[in-house]
Amino acid sequence: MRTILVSNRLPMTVSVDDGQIAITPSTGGLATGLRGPHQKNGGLWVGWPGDVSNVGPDQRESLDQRLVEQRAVPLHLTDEEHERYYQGFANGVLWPLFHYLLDKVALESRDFEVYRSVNERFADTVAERYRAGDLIWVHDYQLMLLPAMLRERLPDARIGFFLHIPFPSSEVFRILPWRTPILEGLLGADVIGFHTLTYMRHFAGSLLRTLGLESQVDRLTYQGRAIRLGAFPMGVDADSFATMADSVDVLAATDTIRKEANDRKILLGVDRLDYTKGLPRRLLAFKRFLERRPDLCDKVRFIQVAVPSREGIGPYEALRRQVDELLGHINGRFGTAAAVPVHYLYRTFSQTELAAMYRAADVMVITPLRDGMNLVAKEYCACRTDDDGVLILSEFAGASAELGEAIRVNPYDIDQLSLAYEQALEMKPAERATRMRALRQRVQNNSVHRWVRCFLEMLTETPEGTPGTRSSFTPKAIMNRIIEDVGSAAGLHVFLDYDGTLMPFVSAPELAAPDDELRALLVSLVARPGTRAHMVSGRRKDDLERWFGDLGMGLYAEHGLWLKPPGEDWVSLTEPIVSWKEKVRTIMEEFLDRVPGSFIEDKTAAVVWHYRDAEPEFAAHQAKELRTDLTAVLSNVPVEVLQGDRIIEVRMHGVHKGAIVQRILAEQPGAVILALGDDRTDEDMFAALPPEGYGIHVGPQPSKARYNLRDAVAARAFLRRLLGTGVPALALIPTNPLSLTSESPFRARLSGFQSFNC
Ligand code: ADQ
Repeated sequence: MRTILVSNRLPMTVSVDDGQIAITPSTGGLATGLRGPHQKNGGLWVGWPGDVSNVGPDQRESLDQRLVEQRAVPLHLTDEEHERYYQGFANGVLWPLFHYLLDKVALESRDFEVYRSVNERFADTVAERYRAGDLIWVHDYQLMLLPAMLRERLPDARIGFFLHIPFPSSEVFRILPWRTPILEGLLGADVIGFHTLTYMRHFAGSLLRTLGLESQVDRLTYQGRAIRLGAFPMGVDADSFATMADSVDVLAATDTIRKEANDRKILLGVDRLDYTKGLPRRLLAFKRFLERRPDLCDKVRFIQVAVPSREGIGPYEALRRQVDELLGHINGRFGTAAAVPVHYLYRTFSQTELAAMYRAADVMVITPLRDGMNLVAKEYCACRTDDDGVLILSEFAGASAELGEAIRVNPYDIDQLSLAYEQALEMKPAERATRMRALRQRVQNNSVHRWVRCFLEMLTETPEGTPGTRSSFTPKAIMNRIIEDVGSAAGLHVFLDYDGTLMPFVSAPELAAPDDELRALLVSLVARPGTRAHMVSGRRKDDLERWFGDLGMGLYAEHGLWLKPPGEDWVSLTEPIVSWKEKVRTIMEEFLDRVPGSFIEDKTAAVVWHYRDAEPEFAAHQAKELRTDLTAVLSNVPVEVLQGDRIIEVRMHGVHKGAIVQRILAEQPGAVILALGDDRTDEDMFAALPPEGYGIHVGPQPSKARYNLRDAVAARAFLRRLLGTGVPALALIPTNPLSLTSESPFRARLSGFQSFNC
């Protein structure tokens, strides 16, 4: 199976030396980890090759050719695209917001459109290369719209997405003006991966708050597709770091670093120079440590390595100046003619040079304000095959969830951090060894190779497209065939649920009165020769009577407790047993007080708690509790506790929509039945259908129905097509049923079908 990897940058750097193009593979964690899937079965990697403006126009083609030979598909960005998609939107808006640094978010951004158009370009490039059966794995915050764009182009493809940075709490995420397209973009994927369970929960919370979409821990259904969410903590290539750290060259370089430190204990920081990494507070904490322990001033050395990053951009320039000032201040105040306490190295180092520093450091200081994972922490542990060294780690780095034996600190608490330096420097060798052994073991077990394997395994498990289950909704051609089949049937019964099936949900049940168009549609359906229409709802009979009593349909209220054949009175199909209602109401009233915005609806043989308008996360949680309480209290009572769409309903046992279907079939064996419904209570109806019946589920959730339509709009369009001849002119349809007189043409038409016996 071939994998197409997609990331903003290709895992290689292009340079030109003396007119000669050189392509150097990256050594970063991601490139190393993904080398396997990239090289296996002719895998491809799509991405930006970096700024190649120094490659002459005559050499461009040969550059692209050479990249293609390495199975890299270059997507060149114009200066404007780079400036606005990458710097402007990805790094100027998404990066600070996802790291909770709201003051760094660009005040005003007009770059989203360019972000969208570059994502489109990626989608076109991937779609051109895609072959049936490929896995597509998209990486990171620069490409969050890409999964949905790919889904549009390749409905049956298996698409994975991994976010390398944190996913913030929904309280922060919802600040983003483009929150809806970003979430919808991600939902194009089959598997959405995060470094930690916390980020995954935050994402699920944002889906609920922003799109009203509920997920069940690690899965959800969206537009008829099952989507998996997963926590996949990324690791490093621990074995190769360990081997490198034990090599003669690295051990020699380690020795040199130690000798240069002249018996001073070494604290080490290694970061990209980014405002998320917490450098200024780390240095301030070191200053406080030196102030408190002047006796140690000449006994410690802080080596801070900073890789230049995103140079020339406002907040990064400001950070560079701030760090320079702090360094000057600390070294000026605590330095001597012989030595300065902080050694600052502002450049890139090779992996072996880094390994030597890791090996030499008594204390590794990693204090990001937020960090998706932080691989440096893991590289440090992997290199410490000598089971020595102490790791100080921010609790706001994703790695902190795994590396419990580190000294975990709040990077904002400068006092605590300065005490952590002291604790680390004074830790006894036995404790250092115990902690480091455990850390290294875990880093080794959770290597980058395992990360790749776990993610791709989950993506591979995703079944390839089967109509109706994952590649969205039942195709129109199949729906047209149903119309042809039922259209010619002699005795057709159409069972229609109302809320959610013919009518989108509204906040209060009484606001969902049918519009003129719907009433017209129902009138035509009733008028259709050989057709009997039944409205089968969970609503009270007064609602159905008010809205549909004049249309000549069979009406079933409260899921079939009440029946009204056209032109007749309501009758109850079962004797309502309601002795339990008081008990249920008392319990629900407790939840009514707890959850503002919720309310209780009383029916003859059912009580319903609605929470559509309540705070979604809290209400969903309370709904679970209510269900548990009700189920426990009502265990010996003949009722059912049902979870509907933002409702909990307790209803009398044995009354369900399936019984209505059975009743019709008993009366008229061989009747052709078409049933449309959207929620849990309609599943009983679908389950009762004979094999030759037609069940159509409205909405994206999984269902027993064989066919599915997107929403109420699609359901109405389907019924209109069934009618074929269109609907009567609206002018004929009275909006207020009470205005009907027995002489009206409308009533005259109805009388014709009252001979139908529902
Ligand atoms: P980064 O923010 O770049 O990555 P990190 O995970 O620490 O952060 O990776 C940095 C990498 O750069 C490490 O592999 C390190 O060895 C290397 N590096 C650091 N200093 C260097 C130097 N001076 N010279 C050369 N190399 C140096 C993003 C997210 C992280 C997430 C990773 C992976 O921000 O949270 O862990 O992706 O998903």
